[in-house]
Amino acid sequence: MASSQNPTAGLAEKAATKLAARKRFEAVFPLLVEELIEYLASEGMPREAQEWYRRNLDYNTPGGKLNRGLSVVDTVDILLCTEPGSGGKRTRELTEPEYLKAAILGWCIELLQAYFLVADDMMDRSITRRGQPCWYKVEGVAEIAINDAFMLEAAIYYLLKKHFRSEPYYGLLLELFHDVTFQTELGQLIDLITADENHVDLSKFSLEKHHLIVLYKTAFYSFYLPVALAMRMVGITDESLYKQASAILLPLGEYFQVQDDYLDAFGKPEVIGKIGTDIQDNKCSWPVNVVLLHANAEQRKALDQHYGRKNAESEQIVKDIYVAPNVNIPGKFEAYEKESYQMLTGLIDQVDESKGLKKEVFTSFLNKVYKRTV
Ligand code: DMA
Ligand code: MG
Ligand code: MG
Ligand code: MG
Repeated sequence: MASSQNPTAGLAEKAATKLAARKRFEAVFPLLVEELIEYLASEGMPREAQEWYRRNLDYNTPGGKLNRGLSVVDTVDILLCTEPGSGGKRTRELTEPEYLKAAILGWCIELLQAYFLVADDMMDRSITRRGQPCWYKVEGVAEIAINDAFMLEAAIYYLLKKHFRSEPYYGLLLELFHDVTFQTELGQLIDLITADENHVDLSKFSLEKHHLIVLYKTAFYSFYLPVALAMRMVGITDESLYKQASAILLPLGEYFQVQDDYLDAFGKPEVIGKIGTDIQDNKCSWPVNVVLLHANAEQRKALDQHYGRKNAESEQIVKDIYVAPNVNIPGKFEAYEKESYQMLTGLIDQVDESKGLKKEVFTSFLNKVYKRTV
């Protein structure tokens, strides 16, 4: 039956297609692990080292939402296989080599993400990630996780060299990875030094500061990078199109990190796969910045006393203020989501498809994250 006549069948079909796309992407990862392990073997690394690296790669790289990696594949697909201005009408399928290249770039972003997360969890003193203990919390790992994080990053450049060295855009891929890595590290730096755990001073927080932190720590690598890599791969050279893409993708990334901050306080650990630490870690997160704009004198005093303190009672007091009727963070978040969606769809509407970009690149990314609960 045509899906247009039966919306429910249409939804089921779409879900099945999405699942198949995820499975196809996931099937590429073990091939890359084999290449990396083979390299260690060729360097004469002992079996224990090979097994350690394999476990590091397997434990930390797959198992997330894969939004970033899948977005590279989706963007390459949209750019190469749909007709401009047609609202997504397909003209062909990706060839196997095209698919594989896009998927490898996708996995390189997932490796970058894995590298950042292993380090982030140590710095944030987190307990769980993707429903399992953080890597540094795993028996026998501890500080070795620092070197393991470096080795996840190193995998990116090994794979890029192996698969892209003869491409004319190889240098541009390297530049992109290097640039966004530096940007993300700057973001992590300001995230961490704004969250001084020994001196809680809420007057140092502001939504402007929050904007800068999330732009750098999240938006560049999570949203601009996947699309920019895909654009390089399909041969887009017009620099103004990269600017145009970032004008949509960076606000989208900011919206995504606001969701992450909201879920840190309000998401269920069973659902989000991690236990929130932002309140105890004194983070300059979205909810605390909004609460500071609305708290009365008594609430403000309690926040000064209890925010950023390493105990569950203080954390609960802060969470109670988040839901106080005059503050109502959940209501304000809902309004923020709606506003962001409207703002982003407005920006997407302005994309001029005759120049080589396609709206669908951005709507497909927006739809991956809008109203997410994970
Ligand atoms: C995430 O910040 C940023 C990077 C670069 C990993 P975060 O600490 O809020 O992430 P999470 O909530 O996943 O620990
Ligand atoms: Mg963290
Ligand atoms: Mg962090
Ligand atoms: Mg977070």
